[in-house]
Amino acid sequence: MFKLVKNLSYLWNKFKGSNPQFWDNLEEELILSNVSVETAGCILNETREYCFKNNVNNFNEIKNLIKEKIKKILDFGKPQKINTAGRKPFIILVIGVNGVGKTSSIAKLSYLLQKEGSHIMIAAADTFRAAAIEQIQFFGEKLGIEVIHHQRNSDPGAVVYDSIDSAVAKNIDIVIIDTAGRMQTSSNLIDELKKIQRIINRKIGRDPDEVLLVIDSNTGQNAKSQAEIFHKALNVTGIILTKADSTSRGGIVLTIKNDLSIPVKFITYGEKIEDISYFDPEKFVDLLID
Ligand SMILES: Nc1nc2c(ncn2[C@@H]2O[C@H](COP(=O)(O)OP(=O)(O)O)[C@@H](O)[C@H]2O)c(=O)[nH]1
Ligand SMILES: [Mg+2]
Repeated sequence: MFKLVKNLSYLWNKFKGSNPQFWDNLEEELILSNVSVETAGCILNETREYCFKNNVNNFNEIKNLIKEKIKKILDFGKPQKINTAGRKPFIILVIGVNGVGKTSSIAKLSYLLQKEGSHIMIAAADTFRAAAIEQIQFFGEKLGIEVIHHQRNSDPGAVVYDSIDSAVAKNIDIVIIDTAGRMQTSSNLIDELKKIQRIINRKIGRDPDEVLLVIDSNTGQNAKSQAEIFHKALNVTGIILTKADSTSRGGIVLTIKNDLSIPVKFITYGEKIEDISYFDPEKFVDLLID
């Protein structure tokens, strides 16, 4: 699981107290953990100044100051549940590059929302990748959830169109849309996703209720530019952070929240269908720095 700074107490002891080298090394650690330079500055600058001014020499005090700063960046609060009130069907568009975990996250999210009592439908709008339709159908069968699909290489927009019609007819609460991660070029992919968004808007008179961008927590600083591109085109409302069970250090969460103001809403941590939770900033910060 995540660990932003491998060994904070080791660093502290090595450089003894408020030594500038402690802060330089800490900054380096943050950047190695995929925290952007801007965000690392945001976490450390004020804290460093405060510690110098007040001659803070207690390890726990310094640790808590850093944690507080990180909590502030994450808008410290209770995990936010998705509020579907008054929007039926509630539309969740799931996007992201190839292999990050879109399709498996959709299975997990369906499981979670179904457990909360919602009636779910899945739209298999990744018509591009080989076996993508079969993959989501497999999960749908397992969960007893209907998967609307067309043939491979068919128009993803048409799948979305049919799904919404079917969801309305069947009084479905939430439609979750799987999408492709790779087209011939990334501008093709964005155009395709924008077209899906327009179709949703035309069908329900509003944009998708959630646009969830899936980010693999092993992706380095590059995850920020991925998020920027998708956000600019599609107005991302939240992140699903996947593969938290890996050795990733989790700093990308802070970067995306601080630099782009996109909150992480869900986190997945394994290959089983129940390996998903609402993102809890409090727990996350405790994991990051202990
Ligand atoms: N260990 C682990 N593997 C995951 C997690 N989420 C997805 N995967 C794996 O990542 C691979 C790609 O997932 P997939 O959903 O097909 O990605 P997509 O191309 O974005 O739809 C699959 O082998 C998944 O089992 C996770 O939270 N933990
Ligand atoms: Mg997929």
